[in-house]
Amino acid sequence: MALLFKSDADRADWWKQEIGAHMPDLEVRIWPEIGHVNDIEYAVVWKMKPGVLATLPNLRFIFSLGAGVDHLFSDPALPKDVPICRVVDKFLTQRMTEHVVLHALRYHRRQPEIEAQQREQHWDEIYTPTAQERAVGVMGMGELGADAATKLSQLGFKVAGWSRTPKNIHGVESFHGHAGLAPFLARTEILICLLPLTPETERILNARLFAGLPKGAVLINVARGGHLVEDDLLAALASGQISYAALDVFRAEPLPAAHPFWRHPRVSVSPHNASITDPRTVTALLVDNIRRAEAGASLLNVVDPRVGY
Ligand code: NDP
Ligand code: OXD
Repeated sequence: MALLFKSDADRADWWKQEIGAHMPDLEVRIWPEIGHVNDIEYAVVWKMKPGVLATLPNLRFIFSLGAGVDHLFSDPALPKDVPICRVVDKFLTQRMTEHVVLHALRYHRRQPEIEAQQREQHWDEIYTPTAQERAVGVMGMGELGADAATKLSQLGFKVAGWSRTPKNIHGVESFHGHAGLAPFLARTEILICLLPLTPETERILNARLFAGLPKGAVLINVARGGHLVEDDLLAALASGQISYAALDVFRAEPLPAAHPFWRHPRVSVSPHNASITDPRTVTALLVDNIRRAEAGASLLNVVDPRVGY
């Protein structure tokens, strides 16, 4: 029995150590040292080379090293009969909420303008409205979106969420489906994207969507670069339809050196670190699923391949 591990971050030894501390008898093979494919029962991966998972005949499950699973569904040869589990971890959720609240407060409190004043040694009181006067909208009301929306509501913001199915979350107005999108956008001054990337949501952050927001709205995209039509955002920033954007995820990562987002005065770039999967907490979730698989019990946090998340 062996586990194949592949991550694009430089943390393989850390993961191997954490997994070894829970399951010392489990052989952990770090990609590309794959060994005999018949031995591999568990694949724990982030952005595995397309086609490789299909060569593993004895896989019991594939474990995504992140909450998102688009990196798996983009593999045309992904085995259809192997369950896919993803990360659902309260610490990952907490970190995402920290990031979202940080940026929502930054724009709500007009911090970029205050910092620009400091650079010019200019003193002017800058008025900020109360949170109760500010409408925040969260696209995607799953594990991450629901927590961020709840915490923003607890801070006093007028919060709404948009999802496929209706939600009943205290302090958060629910909009859903195609028909719910336009009224959701019309009331949203700070828009946060926490959708999974699927064929339905790809390029959803486009000129048409921006036009549905109040003029001067703020965009916080922490989901995937594939959600955003980058040229549409640049045009919306130029026209003032969008006043600021905080982007953590990009079509090309790392963001190429010549990309206009790097130097745009109203774009904040972070290196896809809104919430990083932490081996110290996530290994326990992985090991729990391995023990479940061995006992023939049902796995936790299995994604639905029909909807792609
Ligand atoms: P979940 O699967 O728990 O939630 C997804 C939400 O999106 C659900 O509320 C779902 O609706 C909604 N949704 C899906 N498709 C549609 C659609 N077509 N129209 C409207 N709503 C839709 O995902 P998580 O909250 O765990 O994660 C969300 C994403 O965050 C990940 O897929 C990943 O891309 C990104 N992420 C980014 C990180 C970073 O560091 N930047 C870190 C971790 C995750 P319903 O509830 O009705 O099914
Ligand atoms: C994830 C990510 O999906 O880090 O967990 O993007």
